[in-house]
Amino acid sequence: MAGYETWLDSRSVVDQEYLRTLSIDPALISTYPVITDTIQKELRRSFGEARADGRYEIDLKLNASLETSGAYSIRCEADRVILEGADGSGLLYACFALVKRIRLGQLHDAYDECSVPGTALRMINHWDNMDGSIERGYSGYSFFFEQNQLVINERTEDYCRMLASLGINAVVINNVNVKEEATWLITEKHFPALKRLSAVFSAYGISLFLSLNYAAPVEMGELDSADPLEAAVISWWDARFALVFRELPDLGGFLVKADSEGRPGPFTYGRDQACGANMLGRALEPYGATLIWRAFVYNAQQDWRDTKTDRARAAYDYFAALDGQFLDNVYLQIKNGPMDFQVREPVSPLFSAMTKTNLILELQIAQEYTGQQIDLCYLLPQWREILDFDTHNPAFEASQMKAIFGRRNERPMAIAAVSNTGNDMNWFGNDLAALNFYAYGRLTWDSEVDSLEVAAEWCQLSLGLDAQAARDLLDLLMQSWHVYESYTAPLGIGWMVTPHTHYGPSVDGYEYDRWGTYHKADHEAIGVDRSSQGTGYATLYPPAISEQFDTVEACPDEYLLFYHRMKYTDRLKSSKTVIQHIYDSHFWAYEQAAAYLERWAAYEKLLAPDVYQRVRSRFLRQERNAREWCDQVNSYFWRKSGIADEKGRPLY
Ligand code: GCV
Repeated sequence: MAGYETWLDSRSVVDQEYLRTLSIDPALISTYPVITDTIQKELRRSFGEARADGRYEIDLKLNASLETSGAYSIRCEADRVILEGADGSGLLYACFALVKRIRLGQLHDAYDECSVPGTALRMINHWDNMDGSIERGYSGYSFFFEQNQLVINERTEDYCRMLASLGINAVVINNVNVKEEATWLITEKHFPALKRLSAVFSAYGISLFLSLNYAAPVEMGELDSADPLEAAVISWWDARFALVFRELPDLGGFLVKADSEGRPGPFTYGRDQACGANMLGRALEPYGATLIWRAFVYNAQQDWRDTKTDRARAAYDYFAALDGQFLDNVYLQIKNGPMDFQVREPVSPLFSAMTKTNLILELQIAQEYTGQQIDLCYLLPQWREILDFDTHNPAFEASQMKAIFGRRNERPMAIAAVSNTGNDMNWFGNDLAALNFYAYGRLTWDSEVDSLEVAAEWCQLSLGLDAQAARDLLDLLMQSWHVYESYTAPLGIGWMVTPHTHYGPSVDGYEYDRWGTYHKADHEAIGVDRSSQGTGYATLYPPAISEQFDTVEACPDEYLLFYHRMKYTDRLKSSKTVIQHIYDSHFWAYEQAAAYLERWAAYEKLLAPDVYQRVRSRFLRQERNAREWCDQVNSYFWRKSGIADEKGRPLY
């Protein structure tokens, strides 16, 4: 089936380009025997067995002067290709890169490339449950779990290939909401399977991580407390990790969601977040393992009548004062925005505030709030804006997100993202959603990658469309985030989405609920005042940033309703009124989405029929979804405001 091989479809290489000789540095074989096997397998896959009439002579060498783990170089002297790597992973990445360069037609006689990953830890988080379901999964069921057991099969290895081809080197396999059987992943019954999985991962230079239940000692029935300062709790974790690492010495560490959305945590015992994280971090120190603690902590029990509490402040209020208290093997994992993966959010102020803490930027590839792999939404343009943001964090000479998370700094910094994969044959449900996974991998390696370049490269590798053939598709992809944003929640307000499922419109769906997600629209105005006159959220940033958002005059339109409460008749920078902007953007975006289907039809003859049809069926659904969004949002605000559309388009 077309789609399964994703961007790794290397048949074209096998067809044309054989290998003449392969010579392997003996030091590579002795230091990285398992990865060397993988490398050989991979080269064979693309170039076939070496043969006398083959073209390429490939030399694989370790080169310590490349220094950074994963770094590699490719050098061509006519048909002799010299691949060098800092280590086994570096050489594996070099092989994937070589095949990619050939397939993109970029390899030439004097080709010379040296590539160094921007961050040491390049991570994927799965929200897979052990019963096989996936929280916020839109492409089938889990390929890691089924009926409370681990699944390890050919697909596991194929997935590792995908990851390694992008340089991803760490994977959390289970959901951060650790419940039921998943709590027991740290016990003997799952060790044999985890051991096998870890071995498959290691062969591709990938570290296995697990999500951990903070209250495991209690939920496993062994203690009646999980208080991080209690001696019995501390020794329980010490003993548990001793067992875990005896069986799984390569385990990278654990990810913890605590005190959030009903998950247990240190707050239950009156302790702060650093206290909880460090208790686990300390217990992991002897094994050189890492503890990743999520900053997504908020009380999901807000009374909607309470106007003082602002969920956007929560992570900052809980964590900023703890900067400097976290142990060296602890990372704080922060979602890109202060709320929760909305189509547009400001960059979290914690990235400006944490000067002495190891940080992980958490992105979401799964399109929970961005169309659920039904609606087209190419996410690299969104991530670009996040990475291009200047945090003004005083600890960094270069303080843009792309520098903090893309150039090696004194502190280890990393990037993680929630996966959009599943056991659908094409991994991503919508074949075009594969681009987001690919783009994420490219971004973790190089935080400056260009959205159009990545999309063009992916179209060629995955769909076999060169830049000319892909032109209109690239145009669709490049505008898709803007279109999606424009027919959903306007001007940075977010959240007008169907509760729980998070697909489709429901303007008041989260308005009178406990999640802290309010737009507060009445007949005159809409938005939350988060300026210094309101909840003060805007003041949590260094002055150079807060000045850009604190006043209506300075605030860019796309964030206006996130920061300010505006009358419908107020004018935007674009000189339109707020209400007219709402009407215009929704009508415009619906028209764009409705035209996708016809534009896609031009690709029917160029693509495998199943790929074409799968995407087509999603564009059909997207058109209906966009129509609902457009008509519901516009009619809602017309009814609230009583102000007609200047252009007299239908409102209901
Ligand atoms: C895994 C949002 C999602 C939840 C998710 C949570 C998180 O609230 O809707 O499904 O839970 O974020 O990131 O922990």
